[in-house]
Amino acid sequence: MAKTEKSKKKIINKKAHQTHVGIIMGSDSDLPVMQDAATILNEFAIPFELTVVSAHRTPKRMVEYASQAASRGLKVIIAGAGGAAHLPGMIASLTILPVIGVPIKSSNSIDGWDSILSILQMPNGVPVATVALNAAKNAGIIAAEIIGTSDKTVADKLINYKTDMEKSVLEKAKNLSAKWPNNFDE
Ligand code: AIR
Repeated sequence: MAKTEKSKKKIINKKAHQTHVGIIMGSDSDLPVMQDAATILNEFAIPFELTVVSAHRTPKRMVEYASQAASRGLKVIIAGAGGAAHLPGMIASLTILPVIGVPIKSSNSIDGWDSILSILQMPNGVPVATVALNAAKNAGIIAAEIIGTSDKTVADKLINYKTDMEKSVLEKAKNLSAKWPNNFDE
């Protein structure tokens, strides 16, 4: 294969594997929670990467990750951490990409509130879009919604997702009404 053809193919392949979402977490012990974000992004066929970045144990890696994220082509970062959960806020301070924070009820968390407040209570000017405790799935959905504003394929997948969700709840209501009638549905 000619050299130019080869490099052309390389560029196309690189584009095909362009990562849009970075999922990062303070420890691999966060993975059981954070993998929900990966699962839903897979459902929407959104390319993502997933790795460990700790604000306290690997501060240099954190600065590098955040600083390079936009130029590497990421569009959104989902960051999860537990306890003194400074990762999402510090990442947000270092990039203009939207950062979605996932508070995790980790082994070092007292009751989850420490993680929630560490991520939620950001100073003006440095927002972190914080989801509920352990709600990595919702973080993935918000990331998809952000991508969906400029990607019709993803937007259509989100519309289908919502339609399916509505259908399944209406089905449940119908099943309930067989035993528990209500005036509203009659
Ligand atoms: N953590 C790691 N570096 C900074 C923080 N806040 C968090 C991880 C994990 C918790 O500490 O995000 O939720 C416990 O980590 P480990 O590795 O001890 O299990």
